[in-house]
Order: sequence, then C-alpha cells, then structure tokens
Amino acid sequence: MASDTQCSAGEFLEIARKVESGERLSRQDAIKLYHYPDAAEVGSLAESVRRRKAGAGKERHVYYIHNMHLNPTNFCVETCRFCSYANPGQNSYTWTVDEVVEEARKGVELGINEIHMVGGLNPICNLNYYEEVFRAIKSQFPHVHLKAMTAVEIEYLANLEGITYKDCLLRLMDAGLGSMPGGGAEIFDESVRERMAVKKTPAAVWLEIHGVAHSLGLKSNATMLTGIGENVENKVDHILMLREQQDRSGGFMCFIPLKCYYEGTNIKDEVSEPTNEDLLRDVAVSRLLLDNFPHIKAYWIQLGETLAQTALSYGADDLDGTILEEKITHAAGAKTPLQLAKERMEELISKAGYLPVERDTLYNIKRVVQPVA
Ligand code: V47
Ligand code: SF4
Repeated sequence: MASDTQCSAGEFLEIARKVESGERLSRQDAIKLYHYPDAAEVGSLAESVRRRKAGAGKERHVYYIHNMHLNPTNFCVETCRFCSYANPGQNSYTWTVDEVVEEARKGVELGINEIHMVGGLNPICNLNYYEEVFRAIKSQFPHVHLKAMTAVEIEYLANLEGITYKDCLLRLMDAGLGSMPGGGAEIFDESVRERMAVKKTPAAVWLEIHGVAHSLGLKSNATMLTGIGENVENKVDHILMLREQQDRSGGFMCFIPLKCYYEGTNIKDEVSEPTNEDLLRDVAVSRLLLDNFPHIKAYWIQLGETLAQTALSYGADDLDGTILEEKITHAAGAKTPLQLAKERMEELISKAGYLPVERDTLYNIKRVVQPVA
C-alpha cells in the first residue's frame, strides 16, 4: 500500500484531472507531486497550466526584462547564515546618493527600463536616504521603474523611524517606488528560520507588509529560497501561505523559486543541496499550486542558462532580466555571467522553443520578437 507521501500513477492521474478541471490543489496533492517518481510528467502538467493561463495567442510567450540590479550597501545588521553578500569585512561599502545615481546612469545608458534595488539593513541608509535616492533617480530618469525594498527592508526602516509599514511605504511611493521585489521570504517555517536567519522578519510580518503594499496599489513578487535545510512539507506550506496571501490581497505578480549557493557560508554540511530535478520540481509544483499567481520566474542567474531553459517546459514563463551586475548570488559562488545581452536572452528563449517577449516590470508587453522566417 502507498504511504501518505508516495504518489502512485493513479493518484497522479487524479491530480491531473483536478488540474484539467481547474480545481484547486490541496497540501496533500502538492506533497504527492513532490514524490511522484516522474518529474517530467509533473513538468508537463505544469506546462499545460502555463499555456492555459497565458491566454489565446500567448501560449508560447516567455517574458524577460531589460533591467539592472543596484545594491547601495552591503553593510547589514542581520546575520543570515546563507548570505555571503553582507558584511565582507574590509569590502563593506555604502554608496552616497550621488554614487547610486551614477551607477544607475550606467544602466540607463544601456537602455534598461527597470532598476531592481535591494541592500543590507544599514542605519546610515535610513528612510530619508532612500527617499533622496528614489527622488534623484526618478528626476533624472523618469521612465525607469523602481522595483525596490524587500519586506525585510520595509520592516527595518519602519522600525528605525518608529512609523507604520503603511506610512513607510507611502513615503517611498511618493518618492518614486514603483513595486517591490520578492526577496527575504526564504522559507517561512519557523524552525528553518530559527536555524538560518534567527532575527529575520517572521513569515506573518513578511506577508503583512506585502498585503499592506497591495492595499496601496503597489504590486510585488514572492520568493522561496531552497537548500537551507527545508523539507518538502516546508516548501509546500511556504507556497500555500503565499497562495492564501494572494487570495487576501491579490498584488503578487510572480513567484521565484531560488536556490542557495554556499561559498563563503558555513552551512553546506548542515543542509542538502537541491538537485536540478528538485529545482525543476519547485518550478512545476509552484505553477500548479499557485493558481492565483500570474507568472513563475526561472531565475537564470541561479539556475544557469540551460536549466532555466528547461524550466520553461516545467511551467515557468519568465526568465527575469538582463541584470547588468548581480552581486548577491555571485558573492556566494555563482559562476553564471553577471549579465546577459538582450540578444542572448532572446536567443535562449527562442532556442528553447518559445517566443521571446520583452516586458516592463508590470508585465506590459514592450515587444514580441517574431521568429525569423
Ligand atoms: O532574499 C541570499 C537570496 C534573495 C543567497 O522579485 C541567496 O523579481 C542564493 O529576492 N545564494 C534576493 N540566494 C534575490 C531576490 C530576487 C531575485 C530575482 C528577482 C526577484 C524579483 C527577487 O537572494 C534574498 C535571499 O533569499 N539569497 N543569499 C545565497 N547565498
Ligand atoms: Fe542582510 Fe539580506 Fe544578507 Fe540577510 S540576506 S544578511 S537581511 S543582506
């Protein structure tokens, strides 16, 4: 007899039937999908959902954005054990407002239309600092969308200033904040958080801040970091908490499964590293469970170009961005390029059998790259 977690062919067919009829999957269904022996079949089921959600005429669309990452400081009062980016001793830095603007200019000159800005929790970089940074960037480059400040940074800034999350967000929106990235979610399970990121924003606060942002009309993303000692149940519960938050507030645009890199950390011996199949299953199961999320991102920086391409046939419909200079994962040993040219991004998507679509942050289509006849 099959155990509670094993998934037989008959049980998989029953889950597939639910998916086809648009029925919402349960926690138990998701756990079974993680244990179904044939990952590729789970992937095809997710791919069918991706096609259906895309809508008529867009079934083969895969999105990317021409963007840059900006990290104004790597000094951080937090001590997440998986993070090699923050506090590298003598190499700690904090940019002035002018320095941030000069970095932004390099991207703008290359034609980027989004700045993805996140940084350490640094008392020097207070609310006033970010208001000045945002205003300076928006006054010089008004067309650029600012996707900035994780929920962790919002919690820190609001506490630093003694104001509510809502007031903190309103001030940043007034200064030019356009949307929020999905970082800082890690794994919501308390015991994993306790081991890996003791003081970090608890799940309820992370979700609350995104809920407040959504109520103010700000869109946001959500992530999950694997390879930090989580189990299948922790991942399923994490994804379900996001689905519930999305039912309540509705402003998430996409979900991004992340994978931990270990260089510069001391956690490798305590955790098991996700295999490529695990990473593809995260993409597929999240596409199947998150029936209320429009998009699933295959973050090429962490997956690598080939696995990111494969993830497109496991339910992902977005490759993230060209990026210009990624620091967080590269500080922890990622060997992927620091950036991709738009042409390379489009080539990756077309070679995987999809139609490259350049988008803006809010998933408005800027350009559909037509196949060469
Ligand atoms: O929150 C930290 C993760 C995240 C490591 O919203 C690490 O569009 C791997 O959230 N190895 C930041 N990961 C990245 C992020 C993101 C990326 C792309 C797009 C979007 C979006 C958001 O990076 C952190 C943390 O979970 N991280 N250390 C590490 N050693
Ligand atoms: Fe700080 Fe973020 Fe690194 Fe944690 S992951 S130490 S909050 S920069």
